[in-house]
Amino acid sequence: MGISYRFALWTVVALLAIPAVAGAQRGGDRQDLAPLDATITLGRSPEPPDCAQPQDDVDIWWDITYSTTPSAVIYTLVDPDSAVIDSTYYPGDTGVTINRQWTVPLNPVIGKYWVRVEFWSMSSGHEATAEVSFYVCDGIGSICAQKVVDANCDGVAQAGEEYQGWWICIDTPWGDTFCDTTDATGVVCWDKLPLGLYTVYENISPPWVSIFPESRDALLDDNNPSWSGAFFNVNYDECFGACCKCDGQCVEVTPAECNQFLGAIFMGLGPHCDQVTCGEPSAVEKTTWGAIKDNYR
Ligand SMILES: [Ca+2]
Repeated sequence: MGISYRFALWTVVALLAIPAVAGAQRGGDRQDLAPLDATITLGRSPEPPDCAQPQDDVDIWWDITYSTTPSAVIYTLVDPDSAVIDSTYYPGDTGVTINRQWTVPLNPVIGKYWVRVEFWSMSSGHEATAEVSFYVCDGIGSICAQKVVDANCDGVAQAGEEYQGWWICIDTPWGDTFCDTTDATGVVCWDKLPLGLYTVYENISPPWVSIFPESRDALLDDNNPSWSGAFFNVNYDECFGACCKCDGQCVEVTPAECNQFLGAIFMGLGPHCDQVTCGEPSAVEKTTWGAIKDNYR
C-alpha cells in the first residue's frame, strides 16, 4: 500500500512537472527569438588625440536603437582620477537621443576622460553600455612627420622623393595609438595634441628598409610645442642586389656601392647572395682586394 501510494504520488508529481518544464522551454524559445540587445552610437568632439582646453566645450552625443521598452539611460563622465564629475539619469525613453555639452573648467585635471552611457530596459535590465574617451589639456602642440623614399637608390633624400599614403603612428602620453597616412607632400600632422611625451614611428615590412630610425621620441612642452621629423626608406628589392667582390665574397649592396669594389660584379636588382655563386678569387685578385680594403680603411 505504502509503496504503491508513493509510486502513484511520484507519477502525479512527474505528470504535473512535464507541463511546467515544457512551459519553461517555450519561454526560453521566446527569449531566444527576442531581438538583439540595444545598440548605442556614442560620439564626442574633440576626438583624441585632439584635446579640449579650459573653457572649451566638449560636445557629447548618442543615439540608441532598441526593441525593448526603455526604463532608463544613465550618462556618466569620469575624470582621469576615476572621479565621477558629471552624471544624468534619464528615465524611460527620455535619454535615447541626446546632444549635450561639458565645459572644461579653468583648472581641470589633465588627462584622459571617459564618457559612459548605459541603456536599461524593462524586460532585460542592463542591455548595453558604450564608452568613449576624450583628452583635456592646458596647452597644445603639434607633430608633423614626413615620409621620403629613396627612389633613385642613392641613399640620399632629395626633393621629389616625398611619399604619399604611408602610415605614420603616434603613441600618446596616455597610451593611445593613432595612425594616419601622409598627404601628397609626404607629410602627416597632428595639430591639437596635449603636451607631453610621444613616440612617433612607422611600421616597416619587407622590401622596405629604413635609413633613418623607424621610431623617435617627441617631447612637446611649453618651450617646444612643435615637433617634426622625417622617415626615410629604401626599397630593398629595387635598390639592392648581389655584388661579387674581387675577393670572391658576396655582399648585398647598391650598384653604386658595388662599383666601389674594383673588379666587383654587380649581379643586378633582385638576386640575393644565396642565389648567386661568386667566382674563386685569384692570387692577384686577393692581393688587389687587400690593397683596396686598405685604401678604404
Ligand atoms: Ca635619393
